[in-house]
Amino acid sequence: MAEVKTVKASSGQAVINEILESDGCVVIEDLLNGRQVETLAAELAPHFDEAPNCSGDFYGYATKRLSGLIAKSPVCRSMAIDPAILGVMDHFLLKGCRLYHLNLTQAIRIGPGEPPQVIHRDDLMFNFVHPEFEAMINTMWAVDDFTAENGATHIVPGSHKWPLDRQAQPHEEVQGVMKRGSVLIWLGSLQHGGGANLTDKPRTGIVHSYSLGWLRQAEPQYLAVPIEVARTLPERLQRVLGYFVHEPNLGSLEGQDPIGLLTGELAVNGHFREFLPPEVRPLLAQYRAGLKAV
Ligand SMILES: O=C(O)CCC(=O)C(=O)O
Ligand SMILES: [Fe+2]
Repeated sequence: MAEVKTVKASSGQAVINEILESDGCVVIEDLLNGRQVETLAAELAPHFDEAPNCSGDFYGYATKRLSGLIAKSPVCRSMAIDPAILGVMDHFLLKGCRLYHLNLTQAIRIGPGEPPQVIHRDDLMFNFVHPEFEAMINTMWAVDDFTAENGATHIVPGSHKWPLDRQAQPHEEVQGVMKRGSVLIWLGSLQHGGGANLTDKPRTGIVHSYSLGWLRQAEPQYLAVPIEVARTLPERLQRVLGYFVHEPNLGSLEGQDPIGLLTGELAVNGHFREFLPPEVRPLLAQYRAGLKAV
């Protein structure tokens, strides 16, 4: 069986991005150290204890899912803006937008007895054809070791280049086997699915999904992260949550940058401005100048 290519972050961004271009998936090892993984697991433990199994023929019935992870876990905050991850998002998503955002955060604990999830493409949630760029990219951080037996994600390398109607055959699937602290990245157009858990212990992973900044977020981050928490976060993360205007003029509040809601600079009935792409501004200026000459 072919394997998912595994690299270290020190291999460099170009190597990571090239593997993703060719295979549609890659594992980066040791992006979290042992202490960080333990803290992360401890942050999530009370939430998992409280949560019932999810239900659905896609989500599973012996699996727990948590969302709102930026509110619940400080470690998830640093993971969401890890430079190696953002290096991937810059490379792929900025081909289709000016700024990207978190599409969703989800901890997935596949319990013993859960059968394999149907093989699917995540970007079907965005119902349009977009062969020239990726609409979304997912990262799966291993909180436990991911093994062939406990449900390591099944992925189909190369399937991001397939025609939309080609469905993977079982022999084309490989599993994202990896050590805790590693992260599996796959393109939104790649076929994959959660594995069956044949062991007696759960398999826990964390999905941070990113998407083009002009698409609706699967999990609205402005609602998922209470504003008091959002105010305390680094600006890079606030931007990744979606506090920005996607030029032209998509997402402003009171005609202003919505990040002003966090900094206190946003004024109701304040200065209403426009947010235009740099290449458009001279054309509009020329138009206005022409009007004056008439
Ligand atoms: O849990 C996994 O390994 C993958 C889950 C997944 O692909 C999904 O729920 O969309
Ligand atoms: Fe998926």
